[in-house]
Amino acid sequence: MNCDLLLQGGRVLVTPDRWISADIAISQGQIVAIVPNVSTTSESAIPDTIASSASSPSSPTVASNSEVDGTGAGIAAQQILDVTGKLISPPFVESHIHLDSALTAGEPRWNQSGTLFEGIEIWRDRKRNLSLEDVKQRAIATLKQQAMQGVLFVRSHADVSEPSLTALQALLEVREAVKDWMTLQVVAFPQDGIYGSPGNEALLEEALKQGADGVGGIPHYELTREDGVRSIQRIFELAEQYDRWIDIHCDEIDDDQSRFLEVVSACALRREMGDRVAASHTTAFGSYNNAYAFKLLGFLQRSRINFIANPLINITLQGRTDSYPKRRGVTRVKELWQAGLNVSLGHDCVQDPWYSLGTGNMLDVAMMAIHVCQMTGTAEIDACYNMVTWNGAKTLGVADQYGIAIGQPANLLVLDAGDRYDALRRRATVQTVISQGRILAETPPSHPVWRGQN
Ligand code: 17E
Ligand code: FE2
Repeated sequence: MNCDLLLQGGRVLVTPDRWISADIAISQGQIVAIVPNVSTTSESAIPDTIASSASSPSSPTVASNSEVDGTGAGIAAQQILDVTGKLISPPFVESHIHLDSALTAGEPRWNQSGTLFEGIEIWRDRKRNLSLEDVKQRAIATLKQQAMQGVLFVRSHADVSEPSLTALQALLEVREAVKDWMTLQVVAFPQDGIYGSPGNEALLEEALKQGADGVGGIPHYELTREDGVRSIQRIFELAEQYDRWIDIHCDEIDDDQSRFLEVVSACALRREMGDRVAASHTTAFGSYNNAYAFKLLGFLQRSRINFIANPLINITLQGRTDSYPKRRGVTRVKELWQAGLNVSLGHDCVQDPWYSLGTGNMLDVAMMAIHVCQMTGTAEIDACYNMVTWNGAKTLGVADQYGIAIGQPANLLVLDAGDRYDALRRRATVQTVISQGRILAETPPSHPVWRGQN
């Protein structure tokens, strides 16, 4: 067999709960062979799923062990990467970011209170001065930063509550400009509320006509509870009419009476579209009384909507009106995961009015989830890694083109780590990013040298 690129000796994450030691052959942008190294294979035997997942039109096959001598010599390659002992992972998925506001921290002023609401005020001033170039340049810079750290799928919100729809148009152009190396989805997000000012409802619909991939909302920031409920109903109507999925900023507040999640879940259940719906943030869920939360969890298991938590942001934004004890202000990630629901994680912001920090690294996000959600058990740590990989792919609806299997697009990462725990603990360097079969970015791992005394 001939291939373009051969990765030798990696520890390959083939499913969310299994890795094997294997060589991976890539040709014409696709994974064409996965050859397990039997002598060094982990706990698992050669999984049947590898052979059975073959779906490429060119019918590549798993090379049998007799074709190789354990060093991949049975496969000729244009380029060989020795990745012995390194973690080979499917790419990171950024489930939730605001690319239109990225890299604007301090413009026109710093968020001194650290609240969501001061952030919205500051952004309202900053967005008066948006130009296509301004948004595109910041968005692409942020996407490159993320891609170099292994993110190849991104869902971004675009604020559509400003009359020129500049942010939206810019991000739609960016979606096109980056499509050879990054899959970008754009949500039409009415930051100031659909009914917050008279033109906003029409702007949201116009954004869908212009090509936004999904419909967003912010029911907890509508002027009344009734408006919040009405906004959710409108979002579902628009999603059906324009055949789009839904991703709502939902209950991003510490108010234990903010109960729009149940409305989103009920609408999804009635319309049988749970897998096309995501509830972002849902931080009030962390403040609900347990009796209500328990009932709600059962309803959520019926609607099967997706959840997106943003622990870096919400651990800083929430709890601001508390004294002590101070709430964590993050949704019930562990309980949702234990209930079998799909939870993925987002960075939400990189240096913007809501969060002045951030580098776009998804390992930082998962690391914060481990801490804030107290997911320190071994299976829980791996689950947090899965929330920035497979679970994100499910939320984004791209699971069919995601994962390391024969016939899939060759999107994968080489991490300077042995396993997920190691990668997370050290926030390991993503040393090679392969996008659609080509090496997109390389970062040499750092190896500090001790020069002190013993
Ligand atoms: N807008 C919003 O409503 N909530 C957020 N966390 C951000 C923007 C970042
Ligand atoms: Fe957000």
